[in-house]
Formats: sequence, structure tokens, C-alpha cells
Amino acid sequence: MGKPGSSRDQRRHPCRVGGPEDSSIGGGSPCREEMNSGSRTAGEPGAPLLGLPRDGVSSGLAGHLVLEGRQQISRGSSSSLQERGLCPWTLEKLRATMTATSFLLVLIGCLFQESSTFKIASFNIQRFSESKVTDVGVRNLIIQILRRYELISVQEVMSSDDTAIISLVRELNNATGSHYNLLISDHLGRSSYREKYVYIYREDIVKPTRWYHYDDGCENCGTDSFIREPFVAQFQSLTTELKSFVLISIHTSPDYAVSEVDALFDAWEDAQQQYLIEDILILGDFNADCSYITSKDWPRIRLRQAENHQWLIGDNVDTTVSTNTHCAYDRIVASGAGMLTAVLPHTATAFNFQDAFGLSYEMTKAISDHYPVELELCLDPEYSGERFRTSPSLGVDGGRTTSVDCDCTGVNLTSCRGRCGAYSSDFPCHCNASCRKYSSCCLDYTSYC
Ligand SMILES: [Ca+2]
Repeated sequence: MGKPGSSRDQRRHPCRVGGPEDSSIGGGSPCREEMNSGSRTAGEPGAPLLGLPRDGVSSGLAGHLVLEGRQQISRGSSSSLQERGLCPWTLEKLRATMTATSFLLVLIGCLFQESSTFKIASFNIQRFSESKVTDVGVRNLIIQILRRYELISVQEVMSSDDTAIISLVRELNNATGSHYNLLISDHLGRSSYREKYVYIYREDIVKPTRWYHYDDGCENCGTDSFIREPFVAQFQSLTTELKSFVLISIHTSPDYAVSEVDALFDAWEDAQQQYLIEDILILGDFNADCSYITSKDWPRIRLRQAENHQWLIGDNVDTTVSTNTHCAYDRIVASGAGMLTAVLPHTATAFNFQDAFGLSYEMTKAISDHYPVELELCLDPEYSGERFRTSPSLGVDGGRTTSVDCDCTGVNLTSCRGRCGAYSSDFPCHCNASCRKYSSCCLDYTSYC
């Protein structure tokens, strides 16, 4: 099987711009390396790299972003720079402040010198556990996928013990020479089946500054919104034009995908209020397609209807490995003027690692049943080369979920929809209890809480 790309070691330093005329841009211009040309054509053939919601009708800033990008990319030499990580609007700024000679130097410098990139991904590594680390072939392929990115939201990390995911990141660092670290969520779920969210990040250039689990209500009352509460983290980034942003990770329950994707709107509002920030990416396995969310469901999903949210992975993208499915389960939804202009045009897509690496179907399935979805952020032409201090140890504890005071508000006593007792085996009434018993369950709730 083929190994993609060149050594990550070559990607550490921004592309330098020479010449005294370059003082207006600080002398440092990071450029994007074409690490794997296969990635540009990966995923659904012909799928939009920057997907549009609602029949491709875009509005506001995001629409401007798409149109601007397409116009700019067709403009001769500037497309080379844009292709190497600079925003079209950044190029306009450079063009306005630089002489023709120095602009040419930027172009030449970016084409031939060391380069960098800033890619964000979401990857459901299907039931990730020790077995995928001890299988060297699978582990190495996961590493080949992860090394493409500076920041990854991982879903379906199974074990309460973090040994497997930490050893994966250690092997990732050994393979790349980079300094990745990881921020690990609580073990989330309503039953013995639980998962963790993990953020893996190049901690020398991007780091989480604060984080929390979204408080979605009372689990024991059955009035909460999520089986696995969204894990919210704010990141500070050195090499991108956008210096601070928030990621919200989610893996919805397939059975409750409509209500959970709708409730992501509440989680998004909460993150805005908690951190007073608008630039947010919601990313993960939304289960937002095929039988779990159908076209008739979209009108009642606020996250989809809100005009200030841009669904960057379109409905026609296939994020599933199986040859029997063509579903856009995995999504990235962007909001905030800064974030919408920070996404490099045409970079949001699924990464079909089977095609890119030339894998057999069996080996592909051994890695995951999902492809990652990814995008690229525009680089900062004034990046000075500064680095964050890296930690000698791996693994940052993301803390525990919190729960509000429990009461019976909102509990549906007349149907079996939702939960009764949070699937807890030690709770007096759980979901399998007969609906007739729900009234007494409510009394039990009170005493239990
Ligand atoms: Ca919950």
C-alpha cells in the first residue's frame, strides 16, 4: 500500500519572504504544502469542496467567501499562492501593499521554500480501542491519516482508560517528529456503552485554552438533549489568520439524530455566551443523512435553518466507507464572520483514504466505517515563527460532565419516547419500564435526585 505525502518534518516552518519591500507583511509567509494531491480529488467525485446548504443557495458572508474564492482562484499567478494556504482576500491585501517585484518574490518563495498548512478534521475512528493500536498495519494507516492535520476532533474513543489513544498519539509523534497532544472528554453515554471525544492538536502551534462539556439538562429526568454531550473547546492558533476559535465536537445517537442535531443550536448558543466568541466550528458524526435525517426533517432542525450557519460538508458528500451507503453523516458547520472568512475556499471535503492510499476494502474497513471530513484555515502571512511550549506528558483531562438539579419538568409520562431513568441499571425505573409505571417513576425521580 502506498504511503501518502512527504515527511511532516518539512512542514514546520513558514515560507519566508525575502526583500526589504516585504516589511508590510512582517517577513514571514507560510504556504501550504501539497502533501497529498490525492486529497484534492478524494471523497465524492464532483462534490463541492465548500458545500452549500439548502440547494446550494448561500447567503451573506459565506456566499461572498465562496464566490470570491472561485473568482480569485482563476486569476493566474495569485492562485498559486492561494493554493498554498493564503486567503484570496489576504492576497488582495498583499497586492495592494507590495510592489510587483516583491509580490513575485512571495510567489517564488512560497513555491520553492519550506511550507506549512493548517488543516482541521473530524474523524470517527469507529470503536477506537487498544486493538487498533496493537495492529501495526491499522495503527500506521491511522497515523498517516492524522498527520495530515494540525487539529483533529476524534469520535468513538471507547475505553474509560486512555492508554490506547495516548499511545496512538505517541506513535504519531514518533512517526512525524511533531508535538501532538490530546484533550480527552469524559466517558459519555447513558448506559454501559460510552464514548469519549478527543481533540488531537499540534501543540507547538495550536492549543486549547479552555473547555467544557455542554450541560444539556437532567439526565435522570430524561429531559436532557444528548446521549453524548457536545465537548466544547476554545483554541488559540499561531499560524492562522484567525487566532482564536471554538470547536464543538459531537457524535449523535442515530436514533435521536434529528433532535440532537437540532439541539446543537442550543449548544452553539451556549458556547457563544460562555466564551463571548462567534467564530465556531461544530464538527463530528452528526448521522445527518440517509435514514437518520431525511429531507423532510431539515425544516425543523434549527442548526440547518439558521442563516448564520454554513454547512461546509454538503448533503451529496459520501463520508461512509461502505460500498452499500452514500451518506453525509459527518459534517462541519461554521459560523461567525471571522470563521467564515478563515476557511480556505474549496478545502472542505471528505478524505477518502481508501482511494488516496490505494487500500483494499477490507483494510479500509479495519480502520473505520467513516472517512474524515476536513477543511483548511487561511494562514497568517505575518506569522513570525513563534511556537507554544510543548508539554513533556501526553493527555489533558477534559474534566467531567455536570448535571443540573433533577426534577420532573418536561418528562413525557404518556409515551416511551425519550428516557426514564437514564438507562441506569441502578435507577428504580429505566427505559424498559412499562409506560404505565411512569407516574410512579416520577416520584422515584424526586427521591432519587
Ligand atoms: Ca445528556
